[in-house]
Amino acid sequence: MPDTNDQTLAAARNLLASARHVCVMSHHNPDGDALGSMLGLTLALQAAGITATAALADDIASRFDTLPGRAAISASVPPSADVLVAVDAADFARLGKLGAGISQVHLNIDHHLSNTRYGNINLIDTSSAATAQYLAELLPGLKLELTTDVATCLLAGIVTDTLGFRTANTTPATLSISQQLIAAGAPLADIYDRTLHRRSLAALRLWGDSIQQIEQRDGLVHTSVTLASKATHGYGGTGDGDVVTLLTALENIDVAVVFVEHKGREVKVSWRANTGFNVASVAAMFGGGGHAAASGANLLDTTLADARTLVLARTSAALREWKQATSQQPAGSRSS
Ligand SMILES: [Mn+2]
Repeated sequence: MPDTNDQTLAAARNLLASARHVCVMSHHNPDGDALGSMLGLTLALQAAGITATAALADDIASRFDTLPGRAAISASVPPSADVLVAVDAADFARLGKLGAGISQVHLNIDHHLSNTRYGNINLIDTSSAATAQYLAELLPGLKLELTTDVATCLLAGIVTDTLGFRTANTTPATLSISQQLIAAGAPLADIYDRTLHRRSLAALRLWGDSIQQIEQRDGLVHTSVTLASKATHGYGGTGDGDVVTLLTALENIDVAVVFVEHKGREVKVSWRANTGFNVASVAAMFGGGGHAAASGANLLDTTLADARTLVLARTSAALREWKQATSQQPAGSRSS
């Protein structure tokens, strides 16, 4: 539930209204919700006559190139910024390089269950499917206007975080606020096509390699995206090319895991749960985090083979425990 009482909301509203220069940041390795929320809030502040800059030090995937405000993203926190806002970042470390240069976050707006409430003011709604959904709902209370550009950014956040309104946390509230964003001019079909559907030839070929290497046992499916495959196909993306979403299409599985090999002995792992197994707790074993149904972790100073062995062993063990725990309850009494 949101911890959005009137007092907290008023404090956030006053903070933003009295700012000289607001800097809006999000998490490193940004996804659509990070970017959509960051740009949506920045543009809403600007529309209200408040000086605001979106700041993010990371590469941004080309599928987000047409988001309003994308071209104006700063790679650093402007020196004149006196109010720092973080959106969609569950903890301070998620701010990445930008976090290293700042001493505090004045306002923390997020929907992650694992949010550590590191801001001076914290607006957290774990019932929201996306930070962008929560932000859209917050706008009237923050006395900010829903322009077409703001609506476009926020709808992009919702569409991407819900994989096109098909994650289990998509609620009537998600659809209701999305309807308002579309009514404000956000182009749903275009956003869906650009952010979720369209792929490069290199990405499709990467899928081909990864699909070839799929392995499955005991409700767990996994594959890898290797450096060699990325080089062969000229794939320049930083993520898994959404291979993990492909894996979740497999029938009769509880969890999908993708290993992405990076230069410098780094392996990024993504988990997706299909049937209620909590993958955030598995990711936490490796210093990562996320949501119950979708989480990730970065393993440093390891090889792809070692990372796979370790992660698969722990994931399988946790999955077995979960299956035992849930099957011990009498049928019909299982609570979600
Ligand atoms: Mn999010």
